[in-house]
Amino acid sequence: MDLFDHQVIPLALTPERDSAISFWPNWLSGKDADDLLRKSIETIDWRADSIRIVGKQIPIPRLQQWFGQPGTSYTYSNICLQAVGFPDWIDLIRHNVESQTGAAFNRALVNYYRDGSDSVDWHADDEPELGSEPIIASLSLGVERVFQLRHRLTKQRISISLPHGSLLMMGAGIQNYWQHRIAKVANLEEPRVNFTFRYMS
Ligand SMILES: O=C(O)CCC(=O)C(=O)O
Repeated sequence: MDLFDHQVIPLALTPERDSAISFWPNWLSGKDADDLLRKSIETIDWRADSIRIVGKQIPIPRLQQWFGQPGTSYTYSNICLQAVGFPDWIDLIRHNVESQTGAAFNRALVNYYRDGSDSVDWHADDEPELGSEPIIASLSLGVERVFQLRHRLTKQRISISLPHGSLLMMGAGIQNYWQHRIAKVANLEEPRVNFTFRYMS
């Protein structure tokens, strides 16, 4: 882990207030990232969820799983995810992410983009149970995809390429003013897995 590789990308929230994205492009070594990618794909009990739009069930374009305190749940876009307890190996990642970022995380939404036709559309991680100004840390494994951010009011956009083994943290206030997405990519066959660590009280 190269601490000097830490980048801070300032992000305006309002004319009076800034926040920042913290980014560690080489957070994991290639070998550690390879092992975690393989283990994630092979051992996570992936869910294929769908959302109801005008009376129709539409599959979301990715697989996912929600880890946290068993017996609790998380709902977004009308999908209710019952928490699966953290296996030791994900708990270790969670702990290392906490040590690196200095923030506390007790939940993880894990996304599996099987190829370039999988994606997540514009949204913010702003459900009330995540608190008023959620801090979100995101570990990327697998093929590089572009993380796009768009300011809700000014429509300013920024794009960050997320390499295999990179860690990105969205600071306080970003979910309130910015949305993000991973867009589809044509002719891309390689998979990507993303862990987004969150905190719920
Ligand atoms: O895959 C990513 O990098 C983003 C995932 C995401 O936006 C989410 O889980 O809310």
